Order: sequence, then C-alpha cells, then structure tokens
Amino acid sequence: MIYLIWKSLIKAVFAHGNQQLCVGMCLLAVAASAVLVPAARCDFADDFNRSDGPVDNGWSSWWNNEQPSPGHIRIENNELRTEGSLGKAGGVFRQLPVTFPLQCSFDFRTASTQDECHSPPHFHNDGGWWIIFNCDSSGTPAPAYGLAALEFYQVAGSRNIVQKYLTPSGWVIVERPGALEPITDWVDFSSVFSYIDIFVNQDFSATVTITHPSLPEPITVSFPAAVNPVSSPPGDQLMLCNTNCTSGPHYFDNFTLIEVPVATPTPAPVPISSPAGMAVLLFVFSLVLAGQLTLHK
Ligand SMILES: [Ca+2]
Repeated sequence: MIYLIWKSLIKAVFAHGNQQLCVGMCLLAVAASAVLVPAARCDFADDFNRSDGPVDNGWSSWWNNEQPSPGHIRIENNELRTEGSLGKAGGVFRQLPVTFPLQCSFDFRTASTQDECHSPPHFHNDGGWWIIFNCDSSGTPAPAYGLAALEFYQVAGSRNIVQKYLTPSGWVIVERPGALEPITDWVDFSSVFSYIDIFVNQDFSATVTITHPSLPEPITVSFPAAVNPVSSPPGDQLMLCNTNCTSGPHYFDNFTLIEVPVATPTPAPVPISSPAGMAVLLFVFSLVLAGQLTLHK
C-alpha cells in the first residue's frame, strides 16, 4: 500500500517534470521534525569599572562578620578589592541562579606576600579565589558558609584546585590534580593578574584553566562528573570571594558568566511508514490529484 502511494506520488510529480518538488517533499518531514530548543540563558558580566567605593551593581559584600562591609570590600581603581579574614574570608554575592553547562571567568591577583595561614610549614603565599554557584542565603556571616550546589576554589596558586558539591548525604570534595603541594611547576598568585576560566557541564564534570603571567603555558585540570549531586540547588546566590585570612588585599576583575545553550537531541526523521510520514504523503498526493499544486515544466 505504502509502495503504491509512493509510486503514484513520484509518477504524478515526475509526470509534470518537477523533480525539485519531489525531492523537496521527501525532505519535508525530515526538516519539520528537526527542531532545536534553546534553553533559557542567564548571562552576567561585571568589569567593576566604576567609581571607587561600594561595590554596588547588585552585589552585597561581607568581610569577617561584617555584612555589608563597604570599607573592606569595595571598588578600587576599577577592580574589586577584597580582604581576607581568619576563617571567614571576604567577598561579594548576589542573587543569580544558574543552570549548567556554563562558562565563567575572571582575573585574580593578590597583594599579599605573607604565608598562607593554614598551611604549616607555611610555604604558600596567602592569596586565592573561591566561586560558589547556587548557594542558599542562610550561611553566616555570608551565604558562602551555607549550602551550595557547587563550588570551586584554589588557595595560593601552587596548591590543588578544589571542586566541592552537595549530595543528599553531605559534601563531596574533589582535588585536582591531586598532587603533592606545592605542585611542581605551578606558581602562587602574585600582584599581576592571572586569568581563571571554568567550564562546567550539566553533570558537573568541569575544566579549570588558569593562565599565569609568569608561566609559558596555562594550567588545566579536569574534574569528573559528580556522583549523586542534589537534584535541586539549595539556593539562588552566586558568590565570588577570596579564600584567605590575611588582609591582602586580593583583587578580582572582568567577571563573566555565560550559560551555554543546550540543544535537545534532534528527533529522528519521521519514517515514511509512520503515521506522520503517511499523513504528509497522503496530503501531498491529494493535492496533486486535485490539481492544487502548480507544477512547472
Ligand atoms: Ca576593571
């Protein structure tokens, strides 16, 4: 039956000398079924280029037990200036729920020349970064100390890069490359900006690339997919802060966050023998028979 209908359609179309129409109709079902559905995106960027003073632009700040802390966390020379605090750090946060995959990047540098406070025998410079996605707002003194879906941080620069994510049974902490510290051929952050680039997939597998001005090649580490992460994020806060106990100061600049569009898998072409394929054929065939299609020789 299908063969007969198809043969009739081909015969009718070719009888009018319009091969393009035939080919076009054959592709119709395929084209109609191939639909990309982009996900909603929530992109954000801040170059901190504004007058010295409070961070503003929607950010809240904290330092130690102060929240807000405009004296310690502020804009300085078009950069975000932060200070560390023993066990409490300092930085900024804002309501910015994100979905994955995403790519974010920022510059980081530190004016600190002091040893890291928690790393006896103290051979690391105390300057490091910390970024947190989808944390709740219940933490004290800041959301950084509550629950979060996902975090990345690195202390010093010559230490391992850390991924931390939440599961129903608690935190999971993954260190990469998992090498003895200080890591051979890595360097601590300095007064000159390094560039941090993070790409996170939907399964929380991730790549972190750090470009130091003093190294000939970027440092790149990869993290595997998360195992049993919480199914829904505990909050909607984004945090950007230092990991330090010294005053630093520690500086950030050129923060960007881009949610990468996710394309749904392209549906398989509608088989000519399927109900949808049959409907298309019958519709075209009926038009041909009724003389409603203009066929050009
Ligand atoms: Ca800037």
